[in-house]
Amino acid sequence: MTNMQQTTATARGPIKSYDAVVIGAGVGGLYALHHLREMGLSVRVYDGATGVGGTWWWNRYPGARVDGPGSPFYCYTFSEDLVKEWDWAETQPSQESVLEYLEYVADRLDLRRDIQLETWIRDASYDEVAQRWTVETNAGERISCQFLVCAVGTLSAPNTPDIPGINTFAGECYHTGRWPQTPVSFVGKRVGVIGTGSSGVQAVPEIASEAAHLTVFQRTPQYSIPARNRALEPELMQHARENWEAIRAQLNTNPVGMPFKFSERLAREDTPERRQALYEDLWQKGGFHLLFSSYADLLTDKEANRTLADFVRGKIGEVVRDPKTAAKLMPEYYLGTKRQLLDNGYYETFNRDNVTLVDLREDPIQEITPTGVRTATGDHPLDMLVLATGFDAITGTLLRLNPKGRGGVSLKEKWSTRFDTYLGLMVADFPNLFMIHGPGSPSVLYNMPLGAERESAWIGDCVRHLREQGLGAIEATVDAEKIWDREITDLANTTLYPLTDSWYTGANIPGKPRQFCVHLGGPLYFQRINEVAANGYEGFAFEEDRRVETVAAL
Ligand code: NA7
Repeated sequence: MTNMQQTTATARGPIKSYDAVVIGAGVGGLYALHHLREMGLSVRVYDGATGVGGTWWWNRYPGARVDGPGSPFYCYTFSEDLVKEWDWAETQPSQESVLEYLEYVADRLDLRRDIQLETWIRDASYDEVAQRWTVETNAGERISCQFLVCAVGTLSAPNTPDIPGINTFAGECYHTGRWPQTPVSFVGKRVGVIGTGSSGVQAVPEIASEAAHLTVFQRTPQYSIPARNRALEPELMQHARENWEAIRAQLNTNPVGMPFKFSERLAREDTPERRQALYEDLWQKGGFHLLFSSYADLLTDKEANRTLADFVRGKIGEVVRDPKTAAKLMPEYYLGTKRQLLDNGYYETFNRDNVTLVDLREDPIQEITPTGVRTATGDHPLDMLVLATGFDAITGTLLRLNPKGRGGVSLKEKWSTRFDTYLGLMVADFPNLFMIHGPGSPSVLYNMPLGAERESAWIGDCVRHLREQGLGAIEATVDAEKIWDREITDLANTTLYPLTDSWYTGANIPGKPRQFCVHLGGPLYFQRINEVAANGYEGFAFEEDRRVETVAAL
C-alpha cells in the first residue's frame, strides 16, 4: 500500500491523489483517518468547519449534552492509552467536553496534519475506467482517490422549517445545529424556541434561567426523562480504567454498545404496584435506566409501553404545577419510539414565571414577522428566535453531497424512493464508496464512537482484501441490497418504532421517503457484516485492478 500523496498535472490543473479521502472530521471521520493511515494508506480528510468534532463542533447551543448513555463510555474504545489519559467530569458529558475530547484525540493521534478544515466537498464523481473517485472542493481544488469514505454525520444537515416569513425576522435567529462560535447572551431578551426535541429540551432550561421571557413553541410533546447529570465519581473512572478490557468486551456484546443491564423481564410479569415501584426507582436513578433496565418488551408490546408512558405522563402532572400546561406537555406516542430525551430540569422550567408554552396544535404558527411569531391567537413579540427544529437525519447530508456513481447516476436518483444500501456500508452503483453510520447501519441507536471503530475496521479489512487480491473496485449488488432492506425492515417490524412519526422514519422532512433505516441488531449487525467478509464478501461484486493511468485525462 502507498502512504504517499501524489500530485499529477491534468488538463484542468494539478490534481492531488490519495488512497482514500474521508469526508467529515467528526467522530466517524477522525477514527477512519487513524485506522486507514495505520494500515499505510495515504488519507486526506476534508471538513467544512473551522475545527474538528463534526456534530460536536456545530451543536454548541446552551445545554447541549450527549443524549445517550454517557461517560466514561461515549468514547473510542480501541486505545487503552486514550482511556487512561482522559478524565470525564460528568456522567452526561457536555458538548464542550466531548469537543475537547475529540480535539485531544486529534492531537494525541497526530491526525491534524491530514485534515483540511474550512473545506466543503461540493462534488464527488466516480470514474469507472480509472476505478477512482474525483472530489471537488468549494475552492475548486480537485482530488483523486481510490476510496471515498463518507463520514458526513447523521445529524448534520439542519432542517430549517418552511414557515412563512421566516427570513423576515429582524432579531437574532439561530438554529441549534449551526450555533454561533461567539457567545450568545439571552440576558434581558424575549426569546422564542421553536421545537421540543432533544435540542429544544436541553436548551430550554438554560435559556429560561437567563432570558427576560422565554416562549416555547411546541408542536408535538415528547417524553423526557431526568438525566440527573452529576459529577463523575473518580472511583467510577478508576474502575473503568482498571477493567477496560472487560468493559470493552461488554460494550461489544451490548445491544446499544453501552454497559447497560438490559432487563429480560416482561412488564406483565409484575403487578401494577411492583411496576410502579420499579419505574419510580429508575426515574430517580435517571438516564436511560428507565427504558433499558425496567422491562424487555417496552419497545415491542403496546400494552407494556403504555404502562411506562402512563408513568411518565403522571410525572409530568406531578412536576408541572399548572394542570393546563401539564396536559399540553403530555405526549401520546409509544414512549421510546422517538429519540428518547434526557433533560436537566425541562418540565420544572414551565413552573417559572418567565416561561410560556404555546401549543401549536391548538394555536398554530401563521407566520414569522420582523418582530416575532404570529400564531392563530395573536403576536408573540421576540428579540431572539431559536430554531431547535432538527435535521434531515441519517441520509440528509449524504444527499446534499449527492455523489455521482457508475454511469453518472446520482445518489439523489438512486435514493429517490428508498434508501437502499448493503450492510449500511455501501451502495450499488457507487463502487469504492463507504459510509460510516450510514442508513442500514445501527448508526444513531448505537454508541457512535464504538460504531465508527467497528465500521472503520470492516472498511479497512475490505481495502486490505482488495489490495491482497489485486482487485480495483468493490460494489454492492442490487440483490444484496434487497436482502438487507428486508433484514432491516423485519427487525424494525418486531418493534413499535415504525408506528411513530419521527426523524428515524424520515417523517420530519416533507416529501422524504418513509423508511425506518436503522439496523436494530446491535451486536448482531456487526456479526452479520463480519460474516459477509468471512464468506468472501458475499453480496458484493469485484473488478480486477485495471491500474489504468488515467489521472492525466481527468
Ligand atoms: P428533533 O428531535 O427532530 O426535534 C425537532 C423539533 O422541532 C420537534 O419538536 C419538531 O416538532 C419541531 N419542529 C420541526 N419543524 C417545525 C415546524 N415547522 N413548526 C414547529 N415545530 C417544528 O431535532 P433535535 O435537534 O431536537 O434532535 C435531533 C437529535 O440531534 C437529537 O436526538 C440529538 O441526538 C441530537 P414535531 O415533533 O415534528 O411536531
